[in-house]
Amino acid sequence: MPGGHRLLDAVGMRTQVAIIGAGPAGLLLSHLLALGGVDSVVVETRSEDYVAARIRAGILEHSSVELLEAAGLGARLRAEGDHHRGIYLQWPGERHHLDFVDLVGRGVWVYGQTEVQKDLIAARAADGQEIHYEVSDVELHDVDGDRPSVTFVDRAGRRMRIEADAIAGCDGSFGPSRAAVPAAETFERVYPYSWFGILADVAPSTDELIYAWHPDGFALHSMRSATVSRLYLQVPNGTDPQSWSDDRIWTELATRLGHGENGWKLTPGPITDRSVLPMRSHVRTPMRHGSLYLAGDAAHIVPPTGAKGLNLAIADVALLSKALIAQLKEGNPVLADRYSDDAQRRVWRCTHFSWWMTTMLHTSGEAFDAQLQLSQLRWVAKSQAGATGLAENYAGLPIGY
Ligand code: FAS
Ligand code: PHB
Repeated sequence: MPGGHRLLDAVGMRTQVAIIGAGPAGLLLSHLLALGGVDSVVVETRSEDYVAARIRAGILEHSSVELLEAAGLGARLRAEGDHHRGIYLQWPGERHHLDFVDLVGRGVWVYGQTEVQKDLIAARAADGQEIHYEVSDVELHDVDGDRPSVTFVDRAGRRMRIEADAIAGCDGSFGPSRAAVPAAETFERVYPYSWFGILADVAPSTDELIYAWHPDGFALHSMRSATVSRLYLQVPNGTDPQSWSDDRIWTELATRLGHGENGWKLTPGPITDRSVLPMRSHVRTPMRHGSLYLAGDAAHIVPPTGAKGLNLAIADVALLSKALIAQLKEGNPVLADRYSDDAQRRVWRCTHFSWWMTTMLHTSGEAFDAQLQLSQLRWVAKSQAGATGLAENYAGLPIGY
C-alpha cells in the first residue's frame, strides 16, 4: 500500500485530540479543550502570519462574545470592539434603523475575524499549545477504527504521525476532513451573484451597518474601526476585482447606499484591499463519523449576508469542546453521540437566516422579485413582528438552540 510505509517511518506523537486547521474553529477548540483539561495538537497548511492576516468576517453575535469572554478571550474585544445596537435596512428613498437591543435585548459587536484570530494565537502561544504551521500531505487514518491518527509532512520535511483519541476537522471548505465522512448527505445552493468586498482607510460614513437594496444590486456599509471602513457590492459571478477602478467602486457604492438622500453622504477613501467572494449555502451531514468530528466551514458554508459564518464556527466548537471533554475526561459519550444533531439545529437556523437575508436583499433583475423584496423590506422595517424576527436571528440565538 503506497501510503503504508509512510506510517512506519513517521515520527510518532500522541495526544487526545488532533485538530486539523488553525482558523477560528481549530484554535478556539484547542483553547476550550485546554480549559477542560484535554490536550490537543493542531496542524495547519498555511503560515501563522497568513492565517492571522486573512480578511474575512466582521460581526460577532452576543453569544459569541459571551463565550469568548468566559474563555478569557474578551479583554481586547471589550476594549477595541465596537458594540452596535442594530442595523439599517435601506431601499431607494427609505432608511430604517432596527434596534436589536430594544427588540430582543441584545446587540452585536464589530470586531474583525483577524482580531479574533490574533487573540486566539496569543492565547494558545501563552498556553504552550503545539501548532504545526506550513504542513503538507495531511491525511486522516482509521477514523472509524480503534487507532485514529493524522499523518503530515512538517515544514522541515519530516513525516509525522499524531495518534489521538479524536480528530477534529476544522480545515474549512477545502480541507481533507469533509471527504473522510463517507456517504455524507450534502445540501448546496449556489447564488447567481458574488460580493465585491473592499477595505478602505476612511472613517465609516455611518454609525451602524447599512444593508441596502437597490435596483442596481445590493450594497453593505460595514466597518472595522473608527478609521477603517468595510464595504461590499453585489456583482456578477466571475467579476475580476482588479477590473473595477476605485472611482467606479465608490460611485456604485454611493448610488446603492443612497448618497445625497436626506443629506447623507458616503465619504470615499484609499482602498487597501479588494476581493470577490462567491455566494453559496452548503451543509453536510452528519458532522461526526467514528472519532472524526467536523466543525466550522468544514461542515457548512453560509452566504455572508447574515454575518453567520464565523459565529457558526464558534457555536460548533462550543458544543464540540463540551462533548469531547465529557467523553475524554469523564468517559461520558452522550454529548459526543448527540454532537451532529445538536450542531445541525443551529446550522440550519443560520443557513435559513442567511438565505432569507440574501434573497431579500440581492436583486435578480426580475420585476416580480423586486416587488416581493420591497414588500418584505417594508414589512420587516415597519412591523414589530418582522423586525423582531430579524433581530433575534441576527443578534444570535442561544448556543445549543
Ligand atoms: P477557516 O477556513 O477560517 O479555517 C480553516 C483552516 O484550515 C485554514 O487556516 C486553512 O488554511 C486550514 N486548512 C485547510 N486545509 C488544510 C489541511 N489539509 N491541513 C491543515 N490545515 C488545513 N463570514 C462572515 O460571517 N462574514 C464575512 O464577511 C465573511 N467573509 C468571508 C470571506 C472569505 C473570502 C471567506 C473564505 C470566508 C468568509 N466568511 C465570512 C466566512 C469565514 O469567516 C468562515 O466562516 C470562518 O473563517 C470559519 O472558520 P473555520 O471553520 O475555522 O474555517
Ligand atoms: C463585515 O463587516 O465583514 C460584514 C458585516 C456584515 C455581514 C458580512 C460581513 O453580513
